Amino acid sequence: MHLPKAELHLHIEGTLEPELAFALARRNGVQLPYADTEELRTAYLFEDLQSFLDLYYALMAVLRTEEDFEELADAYLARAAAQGVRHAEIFFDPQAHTARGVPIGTVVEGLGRALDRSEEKHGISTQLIMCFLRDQSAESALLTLEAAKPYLHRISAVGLDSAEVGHPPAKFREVYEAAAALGLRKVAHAGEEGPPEYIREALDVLGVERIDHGLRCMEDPELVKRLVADRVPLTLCPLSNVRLRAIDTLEDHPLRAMMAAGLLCTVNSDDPAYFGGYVGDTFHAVREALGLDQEQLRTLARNSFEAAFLDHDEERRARYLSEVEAYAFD
Ligand code: ES4
Ligand code: ZN
Repeated sequence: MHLPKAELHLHIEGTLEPELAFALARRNGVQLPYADTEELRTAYLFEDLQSFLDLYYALMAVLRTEEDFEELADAYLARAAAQGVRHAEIFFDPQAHTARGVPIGTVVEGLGRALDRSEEKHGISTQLIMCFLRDQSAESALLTLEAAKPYLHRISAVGLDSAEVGHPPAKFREVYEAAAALGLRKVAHAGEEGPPEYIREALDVLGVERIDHGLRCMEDPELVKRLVADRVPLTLCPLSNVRLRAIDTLEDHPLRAMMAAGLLCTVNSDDPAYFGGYVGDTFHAVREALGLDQEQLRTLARNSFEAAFLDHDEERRARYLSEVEAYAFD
């Protein structure tokens, strides 16, 4: 739980806890189709990625003002700090908000207010990763990048998320090229529900530096070899994989086999308000389910800092890595 770690796969909208959702609904005069938090929680039994996304997008209706986004991010950072997080690279989905009439500036400035205080208040350094919704058009992604131009000083990378199957990475070649030209780094969700081919495409066509999930690479030994040789980080989210039925139980998760294969694995929480735990909870759960020993947990923590976008501040990375090495398990 307190092992120092970086969180590299975290959707800020996926940290919206039922209690905060109802508080914001009341404040903003938004009617939720659930009587109370208890009834809302019964909606958290998902069949697959899409059934989760339907609820995830619906609940965002309560997020309207800068203050809402600030509160959301501050609540996440407080929980993350209590679970050993020292550095967080946080996804957000601008199109999910602009589609509801909330300007991208409201989202970025609101999140930014919380992030600006994060180091001092929570001891967590932060970055923002702007994700394009892959089930929207390539044109919409280009317009989103354009709309983000006044806020690029707050954004370090672009990502690709939402419903994967049927929306291969190549659809977003142009916007990724434009993002890179603006100095943004690149990641993409691939191989969560989609085939190993999407992982290849994310690397070859989009030029991503990390793969978010990447779970299904294990079906393709040649791809695994390549990911190992190139040290491409995978941001795995084991609790998410169970809740969205990519795997049956946590005991079936291939994390152990993936580490043994030499893959650069990290463990992350994805949408912790929906999937049953924050990143410390996730480390705890995989330790119990897979019987990882202390050195394997330390390796996962070390990997998280090695995979972090800290190239502009290697001193900080080295400090975090020495915290990992010095950590005494109790
Ligand atoms: C997501 Cl688990 C997952 N997969 C793809 N897109 C997402 N957006 C939020 N959570
Ligand atoms: Zn995700």
